[in-house]
Amino acid sequence: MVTNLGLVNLPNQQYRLLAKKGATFTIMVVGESGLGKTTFINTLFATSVKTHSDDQLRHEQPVRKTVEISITRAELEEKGFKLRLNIIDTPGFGDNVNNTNAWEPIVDFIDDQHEAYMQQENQPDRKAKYDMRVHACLYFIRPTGHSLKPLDIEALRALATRVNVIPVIAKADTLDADEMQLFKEHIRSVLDSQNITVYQPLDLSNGQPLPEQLPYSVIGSEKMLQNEHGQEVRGRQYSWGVAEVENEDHCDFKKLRNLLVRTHMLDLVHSTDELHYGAYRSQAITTRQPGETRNRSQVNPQYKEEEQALRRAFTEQVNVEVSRFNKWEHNLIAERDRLNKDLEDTHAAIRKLQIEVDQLAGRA
Ligand SMILES: Nc1nc2c(ncn2[C@@H]2O[C@H](COP(=O)(O)OP(=O)(O)OP(=O)(O)O)[C@@H](O)[C@H]2O)c(=O)[nH]1
Ligand SMILES: [Mg+2]
Repeated sequence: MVTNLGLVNLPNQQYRLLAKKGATFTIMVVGESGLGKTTFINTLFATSVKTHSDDQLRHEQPVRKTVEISITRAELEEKGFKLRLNIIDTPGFGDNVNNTNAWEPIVDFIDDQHEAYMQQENQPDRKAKYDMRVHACLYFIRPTGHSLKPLDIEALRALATRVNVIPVIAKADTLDADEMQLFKEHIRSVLDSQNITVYQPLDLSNGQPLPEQLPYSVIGSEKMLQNEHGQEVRGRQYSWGVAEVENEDHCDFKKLRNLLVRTHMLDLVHSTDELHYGAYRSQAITTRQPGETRNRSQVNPQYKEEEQALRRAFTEQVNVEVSRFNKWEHNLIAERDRLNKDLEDTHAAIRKLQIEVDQLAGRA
């Protein structure tokens, strides 16, 4: 079906393991609206899955806004090695006046996949599992050349604790090489200072971080054009020439594709299973009663924060009421004592009068 994807270059032992199991690999794209996420997916399919069934169809469609989470599936095969590839497209955020928590449906989707997998693990028949856990989440960043938006920082923070996040600079053709270099450095330093841990690809031979650093810059295009050497290339036309998708001098598309479907696919699968799914599972185990199903407020840290804030507000309110009641009770007791004293005085006065009455009556 497809050639030269490099799947057979996976280390032998892992290759056998995956070939036996039949591997599934799931990539998700996330980010602001209009950054080229859908175009990127089409570009990736067009350059990887040459005979994709609805390829033609996709190209003829005008580019539309993605309105719901959608999944495109493909099966890649190379020399008997089969890979099921899922690519999840998500609607971009950033259009609304209030974008607070715009990434929540995406975070819920990721949690839902962990939950579904965990529920299946608890079933006696462990064979045919539906597995849509996200192995790589490509986060698209607007190529402003300046900074990350607060919305991006919050979305990245929520995603990075659940999934392997790979930051991607969209529309690399709109920045020149120097601007791109500075922008990459800036993004790295922001992620660092915000303590956001994105996926760090390692050199698999020595375990050291790869010199080609994140984020990856990408160009997406659904068109084939002629470059200055007369070659047919995928790219975007400019007056100065063609910005080429698969030219490493123009962007990191090839590096990113290599990382995803060749060199780091297994690492992404393993770290999803061990790190992210593992964390979800252990949190579920420690916070739930046996047999209890997922309660989002227990699982989602954001709901947890809201719940804690509510609890705090409630406790404060109760404390205020309790002290008001104590004061009222105190006043009431003081009033009762005063009235009792009055009563005693009145009794004493009555007794005194009674004696006087008796004495007067005796005399009479
Ligand atoms: N210059 C440039 N334009 C791009 C690139 N990729 C996509 N575009 C254009 O950007 C516009 C939006 O692309 P989409 O792929 O629909 O963006 P999206 O991120 O899926 O948007 P939503 O579905 O609304 O979230 C289209 O006009 C694309 O042709 C790129 O690499 N460079
Ligand atoms: Mg889209």
